[in-house]
Amino acid sequence: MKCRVCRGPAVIDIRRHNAAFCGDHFVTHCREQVKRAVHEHKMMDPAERVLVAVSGGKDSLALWDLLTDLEYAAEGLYLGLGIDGYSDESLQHTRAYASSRGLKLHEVDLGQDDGFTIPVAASVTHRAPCGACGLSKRHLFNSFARDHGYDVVATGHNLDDEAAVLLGNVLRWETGYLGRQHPVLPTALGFVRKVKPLIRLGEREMAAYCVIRGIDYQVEECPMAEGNRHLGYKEVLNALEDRSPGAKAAFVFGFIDRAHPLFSTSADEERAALGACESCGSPTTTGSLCAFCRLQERAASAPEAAE
Ligand code: Q46
Ligand code: ZN
Ligand code: ZN
Repeated sequence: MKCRVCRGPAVIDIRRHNAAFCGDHFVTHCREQVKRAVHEHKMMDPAERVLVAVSGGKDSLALWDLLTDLEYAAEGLYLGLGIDGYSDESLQHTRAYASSRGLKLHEVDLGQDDGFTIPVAASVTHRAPCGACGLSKRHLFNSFARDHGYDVVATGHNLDDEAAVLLGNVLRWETGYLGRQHPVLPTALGFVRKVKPLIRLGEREMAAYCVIRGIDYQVEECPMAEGNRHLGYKEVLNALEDRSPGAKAAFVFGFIDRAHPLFSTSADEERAALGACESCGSPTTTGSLCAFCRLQERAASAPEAAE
């Protein structure tokens, strides 16, 4: 296996590109893919202030690394979820990376700053924890960015994540979610622009990128992921990709280019109907209190919260 660029020994092959790369040229390839995604979808300008949502995992640390190399002023925000045996370690990985590169890291702790943790939220809602977790992340990254004057929030969703979410949305014909599934969610009343610069890179590529760049990421998966439907969708998509390399990319990019516009009206209508939450001022479609403030209220009245 030889590098497509220099013909030296390759360390990774990417079947959907029908190409293999040595370490240096693989890093260049990843940068090019990010540059292309940013350019194609007009994600951000070099002059803008970027807040990267970092978790200590491979995707978010690789994203921070790539954006910094591409000379974006990217600062990190880590959100402590209060998950035993997981959150402490993820914070250590994030801090270690930030200090090794001299990058600015901000930290918010759900338990200390907002009065509840994800395990408590899961037990009061009697639902899978990922629902409350996703809601809290979206809310807190957006409000931090808005309150501190960032132009854009960048998240580490990669091609595999987007393909799995898309498959889930298509299986249930979630037309509202399909309208909002896009690599860029524009600025709107109370919402800071959200972008996914890793959309052209897969999970395996992000792990390889971290190894090559010496980024010590958290390998262990979140113990609360069990029951998360997306893991099953990823398995199905991997089997498809194995049989026909490029299937995931065709699925996701075909949707973005040709099908997403068909669903965007419902997302636009939803945005037009936004009001402001009476408690925190965040945008909401669900009445006087936003979904995050309602979750916080419920969690505060739960006996687990006092433990
Ligand atoms: S952290 Fe949160 Fe994930 Fe854990 S509880 Fe689910 S959503 S799995 S990316
Ligand atoms: Zn090479
Ligand atoms: Zn609120």
